[in-house]
Amino acid sequence: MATRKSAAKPNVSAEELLQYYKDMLLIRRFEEKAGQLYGMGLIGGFCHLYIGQEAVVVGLEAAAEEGDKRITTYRDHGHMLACGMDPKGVMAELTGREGGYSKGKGGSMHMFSREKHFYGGHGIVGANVPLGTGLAFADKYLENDRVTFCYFGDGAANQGQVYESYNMAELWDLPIVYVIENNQYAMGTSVKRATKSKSLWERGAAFGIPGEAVDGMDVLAVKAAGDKAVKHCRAGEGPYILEVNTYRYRGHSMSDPAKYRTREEVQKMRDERDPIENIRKMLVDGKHASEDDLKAVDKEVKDTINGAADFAKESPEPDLDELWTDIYSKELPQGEAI
Ligand SMILES: Cc1ncc(C[n+]2csc(CCOP(=O)(O)OP(=O)(O)O)c2C)c(N)n1
Ligand SMILES: [Mg+2]
Repeated sequence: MATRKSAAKPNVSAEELLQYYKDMLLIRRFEEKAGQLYGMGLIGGFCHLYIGQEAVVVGLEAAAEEGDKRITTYRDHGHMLACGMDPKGVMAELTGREGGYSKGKGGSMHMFSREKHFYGGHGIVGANVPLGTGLAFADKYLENDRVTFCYFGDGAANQGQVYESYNMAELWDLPIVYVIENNQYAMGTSVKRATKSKSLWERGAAFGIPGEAVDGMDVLAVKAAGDKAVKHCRAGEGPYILEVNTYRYRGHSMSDPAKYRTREEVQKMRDERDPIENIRKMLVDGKHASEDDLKAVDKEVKDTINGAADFAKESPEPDLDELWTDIYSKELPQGEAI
């Protein structure tokens, strides 16, 4: 590596900056490949890509510690990769194969990892918010200092169950960061068509929950806001809301005619605000990495993704007997056998 000793930004080393670049690129290339496999008919059902939103989850994972929990919606591939789940297992789940995280029975929206404290993957809009609140309640009850990151969209933010959750979380000082990924659209409905609220995070004030808006195209801004939110939660001060303003480049799902916005709008975001290009530029301009260094990272990521796609194509379909597994748990939540 070139001159990577200096700090790239206050509190962020050049090594960390390069890691964010790599983590975001991994998500982007993964999603591009998933889009291709979908087009080839190898992935069925729904498939919601995260392209454009990479800085949100990478910035927040950089603020997380071992043992912290995360739960999200159906737009979940990026969250799984960012918390360290294996791209092979995620891609094989998308193709419905035995080697997938849910043995091919869950697909794009339903994957979990106990090891990485990833609690899904939920298809029902807003439903993961009370579930995430429950995860934080468990940590409070167990008196550890873990924090839950609960992600949901701008559309979900108009649901009643979000506010019931807010009320309980603040009442009981639960350690949870509510992350509103405001990508400006709920399917084809823009935020402006759905609400007259100027900001979504400020609604927490009704319950006494602090929060802030964050530039979700800037991974460093997301990391800084994440650090602040996590500190608040770990200090026992209750929940915190981050409204992370971001943008999805692709359709809502793979079958989206995209009549609700212009191509120019999307292109402008890509040209001017792309989170990966911004970090790439910062690394090169600051001489923290050379073009050759970045090429090496690009190649490593490409090889990982190709390996994941090969695995997802070669892994066999689940055995028919799998229909009868994973229905009832043989363990109590405390880990004792029933
Ligand atoms: C309860 C419920 N209502 C409607 C749907 C259909 N639906 C799926 S995604 C979506 C839009 C949600 O938008 P947002 O919360 O902004 O998340 P984004 O897709 O932008 O990530 C809708 C209406 C659903 N899955 N669940
Ligand atoms: Mg949205």
